[in-house]
Formats: sequence, C-alpha cells, structure tokens
Amino acid sequence: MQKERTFVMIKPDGVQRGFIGDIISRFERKGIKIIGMKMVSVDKKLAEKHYGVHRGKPFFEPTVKYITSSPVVAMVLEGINAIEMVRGMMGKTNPQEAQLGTIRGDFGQFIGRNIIHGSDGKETAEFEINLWFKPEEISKYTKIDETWLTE
Ligand code: D4T
Repeated sequence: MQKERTFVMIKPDGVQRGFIGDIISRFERKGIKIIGMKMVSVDKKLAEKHYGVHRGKPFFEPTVKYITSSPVVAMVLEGINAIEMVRGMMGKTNPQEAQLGTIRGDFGQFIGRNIIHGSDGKETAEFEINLWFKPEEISKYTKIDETWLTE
C-alpha cells in the first residue's frame, strides 16, 4: 500500500472559530501522520499562487481576501490514500452539501467560509506542499502507532 502526502490548511474561519484542535484531533484519531505544521499569515502573493487555477473566476478575489484576512494553519499529512481520505473527512466544498460527520458538514454553512482546504490530487498535493513548505520544515520520523494501522 502506497503512502501519500497531502497539503491541508485550516482556513481563517477555522482558526478564529476555535476548530484547530478538533480538526487536528480528527486526523490523529484516523491514524494520519502529521509531518509538517505551522501557522501562516498569508500574503497576497502566496494566496494568488495557491488559488492560481481560479484566477479570473468571480470567487477568486473574495477567496484571496478571505485567506489573507487572518492566520491559517498549514499542514503536510501522510498516510495510505491520504489525499482522498482527507477529502472525504473534509466533505464537499460547499458546506451546505457536505454530509454531517465531515468537517465542513459539522462546522460550516457557506462555500466562501468552508473552514479547511485539502489537495485534490497527486499533482496538486506536490505543487501545494512545495509552495507552502521548505524541505527542512517537513519531518521524517517513525510514529509508534504505524505498526498497528496496517497488516
Ligand atoms: P479548497 O481549495 O478551498 O479546498 O476548496 P476545494 O478544492 O474543495 O474547491 P475549489 O478548489 O473548487 O474552490 C476553491 C475555493 O474557492 C471557494 N469557492 C469555490 C467559492 O467561494 N465559490 C465557488 O463557487 C467555488 C467553486 C471555496 C473554495
């Protein structure tokens, strides 16, 4: 089974509303390994690079404004099938459509304040990890639960 890395960001509303602990706890309980984590005050340049694929869309400017409005918590997570697993735990982009039990389904109401971001594919994950983290900010270590998570 192939381990994957994904980039996750607790957005300004998630930080301001006090969900950092709950969100990190969900990933820990699922057995996902945190290999990078930091609080970032996002500048316009980083925000525009992160949302570069959405440039020109009506929600681009508001999304950049939102993400630069207050600090975020940026993370690199690792696990088997981590990209899809984390997307599943986050729920659909629009919290109105996200299932209860998911992060967005439990905490959100509005697509423009959807609490969390997670990479949507392997290439995006690599791009986002490189955009947000320097190689030395990512830790290589063995976690004691690893032998209990798989056969
Ligand atoms: P992020 O990137 O925030 O994890 O969201 P998703 O990967 O789930 O969704 P996305 O890239 O399609 O959207 C990026 C970001 O823009 C906001 N948004 C999106 C919005 O305000 N209105 C919209 O109609 C869409 C599609 C929410 C997430």
